[in-house]
Amino acid sequence: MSDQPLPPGQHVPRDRPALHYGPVPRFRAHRWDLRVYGFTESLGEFRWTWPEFDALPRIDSVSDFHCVTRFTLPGVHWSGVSTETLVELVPPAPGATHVMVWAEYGYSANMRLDDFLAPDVLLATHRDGERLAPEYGHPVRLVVPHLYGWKSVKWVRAVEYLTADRRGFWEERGYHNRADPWKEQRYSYQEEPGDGPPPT
Ligand SMILES: Nc1nc2c(c(=O)[nH]1)N[C@H]1C(S)=C(S)[C@@H](COP(=O)(O)O)O[C@H]1N2
Ligand SMILES: [Mo]
Repeated sequence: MSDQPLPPGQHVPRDRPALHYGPVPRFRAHRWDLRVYGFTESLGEFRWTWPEFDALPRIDSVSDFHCVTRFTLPGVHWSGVSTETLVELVPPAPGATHVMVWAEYGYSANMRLDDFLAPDVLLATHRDGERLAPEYGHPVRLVVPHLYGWKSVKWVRAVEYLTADRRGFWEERGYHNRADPWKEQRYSYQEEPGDGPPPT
């Protein structure tokens, strides 16, 4: 347990299964890649194979994980590649303001570039010292501890740099565009001007 305060409306469950929409994808190392595209500085696309990605410098971070369905997992220990490292290796063009993070099967989540680059945000390959289990996002998942859990995209395959905000999978389906758990930004009807593009 960590002794951090919980965001409003959250509780710590005794235990909890993995949570996601749709099936768990099968990882095939030789077919896997991670792409960065969109408004990169070069306007070109960048691509890592699995051995290349797995050799990047890593960080460790411990954070609480808040799901909009009201459970919080305290003190999760992640390790992986910080989003700062990714953005250093593939700089965005000056006009880039947001990112869309894409997963297998077309799942996606959008966020501001400053949220993507916040401290403790990483592309995790390990949890509690071990490789991620398939259902927890193997080989790579995003972890964005300061936003609700649906932004922590499992099975990441691409990061798209955007010059304007665009809603992702749950953001198009009634969930809040920004998703700050400390402000209980759960649903799109709570959005205020400036929180993002209107719900579609
Ligand atoms: N690709 C993908 N990533 C996803 C989801 C999903 O459905 N697909 N669900 C999100 C939601 S709602 C939560 S709460 C967390 C759950 O992560 P966990 O299974 O590691 O606890 O994954 C997030 N990442
Ligand atoms: Mo969630």
